[in-house]
Amino acid sequence: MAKKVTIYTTNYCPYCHAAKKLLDQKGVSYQEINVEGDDVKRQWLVQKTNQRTVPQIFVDDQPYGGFDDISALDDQGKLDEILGL
Ligand SMILES: N[C@@H](CCC(=O)N[C@@H](CS)C(=O)NCC(=O)O)C(=O)O
Repeated sequence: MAKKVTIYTTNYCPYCHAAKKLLDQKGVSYQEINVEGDDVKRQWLVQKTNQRTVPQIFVDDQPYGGFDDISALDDQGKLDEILGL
């Protein structure tokens, strides 16, 4: 079964573009949630991830961090399995 991938982004965010590009290159479908100006959702994100930056990537509701984090997982050969590829 396909995994549910969600990426939280803001409007001007080079790291968000980089993360989406990585997921696009892998052919992964994802839901993008733009939290620009949404203080409630941003606060929720900080609580869930303990990080204040975007993007934040979730797979099946589990947080995996930002672009650097998923890129490191990819370099370690772990990302595809996490994504269910
Ligand atoms: N190491 C992080 C860096 C992310 C980052 O610096 N994101 C910027 C936007 S591209 C950010 O969230 N800046 C603080 C803010 O917008 O409040 C990653 O790879 O995701």
